[in-house]
Amino acid sequence: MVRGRMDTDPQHDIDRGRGEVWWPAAQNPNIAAADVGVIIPALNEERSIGLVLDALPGFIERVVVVDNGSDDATAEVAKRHGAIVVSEPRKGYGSACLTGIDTLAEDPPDIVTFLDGDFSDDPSEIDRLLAPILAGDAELVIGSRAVGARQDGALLPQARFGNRLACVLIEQLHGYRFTDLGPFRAITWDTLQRLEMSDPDYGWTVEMQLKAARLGIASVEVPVSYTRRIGVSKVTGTVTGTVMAGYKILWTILREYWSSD
Ligand SMILES: Nc1nc2c(ncn2[C@@H]2O[C@H](COP(=O)(O)OP(=O)(O)O)[C@@H](O)[C@H]2O)c(=O)[nH]1
Ligand SMILES: [Mg+2]
Repeated sequence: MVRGRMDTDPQHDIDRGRGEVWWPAAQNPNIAAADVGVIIPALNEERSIGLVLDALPGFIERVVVVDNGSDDATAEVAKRHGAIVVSEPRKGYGSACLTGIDTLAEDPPDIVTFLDGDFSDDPSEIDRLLAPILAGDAELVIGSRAVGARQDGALLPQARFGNRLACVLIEQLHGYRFTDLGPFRAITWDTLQRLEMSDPDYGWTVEMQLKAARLGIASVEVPVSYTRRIGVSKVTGTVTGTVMAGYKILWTILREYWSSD
């Protein structure tokens, strides 16, 4: 069982490429030398974005905050806290991520990490995401909030249910085992190019995992913690966001299955 791995040798006997959980080793000496670019889609996150940026470890040199027309001070705060801020007029989480990738493409890093701007994830845990890649065990690492420590109320019931359903379908239809579609994730630059990501909105995270399954990309999960967000939710905390995201995610999983026959 996945959870039993806590007690075992952290890097032993991993079923690589099938979405197995990778329990981090205590130390990874390569981490500070890693060339990592971070992409943060942010919509009206002026209260949290500075905290997110300040909590990233010092070896992360490039952080792109992609603003989708915030009407608060998100862009100013992000700049003040050292981020490269780009603005993307096309609405949607996926569009923002694509613009972040275009921005990094001018001088591609070895690894890209995606992170939300609401301070639900703990940016200091980025080393957990990077470790399996630096150890050569994975090309895609998903931070799983299902396996990690969650504060009560951090992941709303509808998000928990939707994630679980999506993960069951991915395992049944596509043969890859994930426990979450969490936003905090790392991927090598070269693998990201191979995935040819295109989803402009809520299907972004699942698209990445489905394409990784189709292409046989070595993927693992690591436990990440998750706390209640600062500020107002735009997705799972709203009825429209939940319905749209649920519909889009399930449709993306089924479409990918039917088109692979
Ligand atoms: N750029 C951009 N970011 C978005 C959009 N919608 C949500 N976000 C960001 O995506 C992240 C996840 O959204 P959030 O409201 O926290 O959704 P929740 O986690 O389901 O409550 C946060 O960093 C938001 O600021 C969007 O349309 N464009
Ligand atoms: Mg959130």
